Amino acid sequence: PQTIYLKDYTPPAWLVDTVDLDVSIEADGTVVSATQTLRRNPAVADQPLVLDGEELETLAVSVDGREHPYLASATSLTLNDLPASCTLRTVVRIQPDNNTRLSGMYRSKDGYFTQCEAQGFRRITWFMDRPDVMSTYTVTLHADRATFPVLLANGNPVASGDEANGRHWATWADPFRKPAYLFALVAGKLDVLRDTFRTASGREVQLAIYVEPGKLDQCPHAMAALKKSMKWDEERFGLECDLDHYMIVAVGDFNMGAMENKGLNIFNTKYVLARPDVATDVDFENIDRVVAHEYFHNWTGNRVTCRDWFQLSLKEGLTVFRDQEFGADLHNRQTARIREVRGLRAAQFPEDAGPMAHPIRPESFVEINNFYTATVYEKGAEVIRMIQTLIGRDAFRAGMDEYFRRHDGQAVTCEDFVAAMAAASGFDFTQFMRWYRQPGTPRIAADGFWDADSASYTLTLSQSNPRASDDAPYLIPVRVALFAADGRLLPGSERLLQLSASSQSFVFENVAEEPVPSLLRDFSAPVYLDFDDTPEQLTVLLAHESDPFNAWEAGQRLATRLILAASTEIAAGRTPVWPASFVDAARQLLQSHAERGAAFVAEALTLPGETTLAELISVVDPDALHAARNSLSRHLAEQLENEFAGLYASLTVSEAYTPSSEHAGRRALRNLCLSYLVEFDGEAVRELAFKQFREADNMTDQFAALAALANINAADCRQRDSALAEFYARWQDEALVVDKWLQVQSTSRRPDTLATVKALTAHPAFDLGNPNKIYALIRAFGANLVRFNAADGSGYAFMAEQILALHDRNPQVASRLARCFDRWKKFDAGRQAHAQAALRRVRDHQGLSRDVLEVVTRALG
Ligand code: HT7
Ligand code: ZN
Repeated sequence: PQTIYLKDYTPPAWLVDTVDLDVSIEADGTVVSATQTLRRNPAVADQPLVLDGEELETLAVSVDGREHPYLASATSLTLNDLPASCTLRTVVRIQPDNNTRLSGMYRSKDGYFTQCEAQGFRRITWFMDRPDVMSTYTVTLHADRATFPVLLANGNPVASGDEANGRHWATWADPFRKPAYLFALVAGKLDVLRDTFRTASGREVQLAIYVEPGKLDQCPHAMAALKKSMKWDEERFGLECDLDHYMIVAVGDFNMGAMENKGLNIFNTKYVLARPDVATDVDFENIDRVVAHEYFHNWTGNRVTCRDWFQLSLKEGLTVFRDQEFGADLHNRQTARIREVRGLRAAQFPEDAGPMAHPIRPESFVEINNFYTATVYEKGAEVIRMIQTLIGRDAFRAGMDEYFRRHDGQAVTCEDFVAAMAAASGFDFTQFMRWYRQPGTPRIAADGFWDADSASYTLTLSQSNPRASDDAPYLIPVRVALFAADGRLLPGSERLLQLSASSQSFVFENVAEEPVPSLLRDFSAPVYLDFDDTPEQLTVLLAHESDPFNAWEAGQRLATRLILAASTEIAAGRTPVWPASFVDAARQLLQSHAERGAAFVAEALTLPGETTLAELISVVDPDALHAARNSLSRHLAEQLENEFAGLYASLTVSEAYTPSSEHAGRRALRNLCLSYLVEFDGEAVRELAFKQFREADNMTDQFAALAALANINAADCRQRDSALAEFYARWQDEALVVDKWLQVQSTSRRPDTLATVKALTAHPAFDLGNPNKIYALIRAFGANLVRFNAADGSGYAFMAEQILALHDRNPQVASRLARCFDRWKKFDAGRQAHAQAALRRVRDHQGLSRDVLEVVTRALG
């Protein structure tokens, strides 16, 4: 397959001012008539008109009302000898009922839906399907009235009416120019929740959330999230909603989380539907974040869009940063940051060290859908955060204002964004641009020296990035502070250092005692930090650091060292010994929950994940690592049994359920206590978990109890079997809850997990046509480090089979499964041989989809 390069970008030869679509949904397919008004781009030399298309049956082509010769291939339509401006009409038939890729127009249970990012519009009609072609759209839909009573498209409703044979039609007009990837339509039988929002300038926006019939009682949280997002964007960035109608439609079959189509967002049901008995605290919070994310795209992505797909992080990194800030303001800033970094380390750091590593602005791709990655999104957000850290919040806001002043209505590049920030702040970002151009996670090595005579502390920071193409240094913001051994913050020691050289020393004066340095506070840059801090220093920070992120980080560093050392011991056949100081620190944390907040304490007592830990080891022994982490959990459970049991009893939330951060924090800590208590398996704790499972009045507590039971290793556990069976029996008609049931089994640490997962692929609840089911059962299994990477290669063989079963049907989702192999080279020779064989089997499959081929080729390369 062809590789596309950023360096080859050229502007479009033709511009499309208006697009008129007539879409008729019929029994033998959908007929799409498209009328485009075209003119040559005056900035580009004359070229034929070349339109993109995929799986289109061409019925007619005319120019200015007359037939015009054209050259059609499977993926392009070329017209020569066109006047400088003209009207092109094409008529095609498409088959949305057979569209299993969920890109373009497709059928789902309750109707027809579209997904056009990145290149789905070409599956609907012939078009220059690239984000720098921006047009004004008018859309008329026709369909059977009884089956598809709701007809929606972007923008405002213009007119509607009945037709012969029980059919009806509706016309929508979107007043804003937009790229084709923001086009959407929906035709279905759906219920609607309506509301309104009055903007700061007094305009009333009509809000609507459309869902599967019968699910209206699961919509109010998403509606509230939408209104909060609208208000927040006005207050924080001065950005008002520009639309008269803002609609969200939820669909159960969707490849990703949600899509920001102008005025007509289409969402995975997972990020809309919530009710306390079916959604967890985490689900409620994710809905807030995703609803906000898509709404924020209306400015960062839609009003100002990307020139080309290499600039994806321009909209995604910035919009993730905005949704993170919203989430932090709405919930709990401290734990939000901790979770962001936990996620970054679990997904983006491994990606940046593996075969799919790429800069946040990639320089080439084979299939753009493979680049909707943790790097483009999450590392992209970290890069935006660093810009704000370097210039300050006020200058960042001024930079955003300048960005919109310069580029509203345009399709632009990452450089354009940074130039606006530079203009507003006067800051020189030349060196900083390296963050956009290099893959890999930089490392900072830190070394401190306290000189008693001069009462000064010299901190030397050196940077490196073995994945970068050269040795040039990054500009890295490093927040630091110094603490006394008794935990006092040393006055005047809080600084933002700008590390710009390969190695640089920073001197702190008036430091009268040997300090405890706290580096990279609030995770001021997405880097690895190598610093030989002592356990005593880390214990001081865990107890006293006023930056909650770095307090948490100190605990993670302590636990990481212990687990990694224990993993080596276990691999060598020895039993690990755990220091009493760690247990004491954990005890103090538990005792401080009232002052420090239950949510924080829950985060601090959650041990680093196996995937994150594996990145720190050169040759990973997944069994030893798993055993080491479990052993530390069990040790804490044994040593702190009374504390865990006491807190479990006292932290009950007696008020009616709300997903507030305060209640959610209490539930998180209580459920963490339960997970420690079941480490200590026995009839009493099994009964305790089972009682919680049965009596819980909310999904957070019910699911936490189910997860605790599902992890019990013993072959026979009556409570585990009953809980799993009862859970399915009760929730089998709630698709999103069934996903939880699948996932809790595929992520179990039990040795028979692969057998369970295999059996579940034949269960009526599993459906290869539904991405959520695949993610819950198959991809989640791929993230189960110890079971997926089984020494006999059975996990790899299973995954290869699933990829091949899916690649043709849904290449995007199959390709996400293929990413489970990213880190195969980190394991021993035996595992590597099995993984390589599985990857080769996939690669050599005849007719393998381009999406999967790119991933497995890079993995094998
Ligand atoms: N901008 C949206 C991306 C998206 C997407 C991309 C490829 C294939 C399917 C997709 N569904 C949604 C999502 C977002 O970042 O908001
Ligand atoms: Zn996005």
